[in-house]
Amino acid sequence: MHVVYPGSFDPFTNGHLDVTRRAARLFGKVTVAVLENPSKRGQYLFSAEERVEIIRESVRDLSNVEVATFQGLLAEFVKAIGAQAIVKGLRAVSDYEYELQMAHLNRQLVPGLETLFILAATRYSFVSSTMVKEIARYGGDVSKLVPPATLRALKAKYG
Ligand code: COD
Repeated sequence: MHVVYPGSFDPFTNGHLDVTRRAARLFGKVTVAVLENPSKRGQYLFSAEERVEIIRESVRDLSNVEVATFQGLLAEFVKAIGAQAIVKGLRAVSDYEYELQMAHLNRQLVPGLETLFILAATRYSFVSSTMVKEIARYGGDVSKLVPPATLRALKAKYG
């Protein structure tokens, strides 16, 4: 089965990498889909190209994982590339409410489109891109929270 793991990935964390690895073990093909939202360009720390580059480097050892960008509706993108399901990571109940709404709406947009959830690993369940950026901005150590490619990119941004 071909699945899509979508997100902002601004930036890609060890939590994202863990979900990608586990999805790659379960499914034949995984497309990590990076949201490129032109109207929110200024709100991202990393450009879509930078995020794709970081993810490609982080998943280099996973032969059935590819990385792509998408704009507009996720459900349309999944349909266009011929994938069968969306994979999401769940950290806490707070994620669940938002994800539940999106899963229902995506299935309404493309009937039959399933959303499958992978529970965050305990050790990464507290990791978020937002917190990683905040810690890095103030010079804190995020080396245990992100893959080496993200760490290098954060150091280049913040010095
Ligand atoms: N451990 C496990 N999973 C995690 C972790 C962690 N530490 N951190 C994040 N995750 C999961 C998230 O729950 C999410 O499933 C995924 O990883 C990506 O996370 P983020 O934060 O990078 O990405 P989001 O949540 O901002 O991505 C939102 C989408 C881009 C998927 C969404 O906005 C979208 O589909 N947009 C396109 C427009 C659209 O179709 N909208 C929906 C209409 S119904």
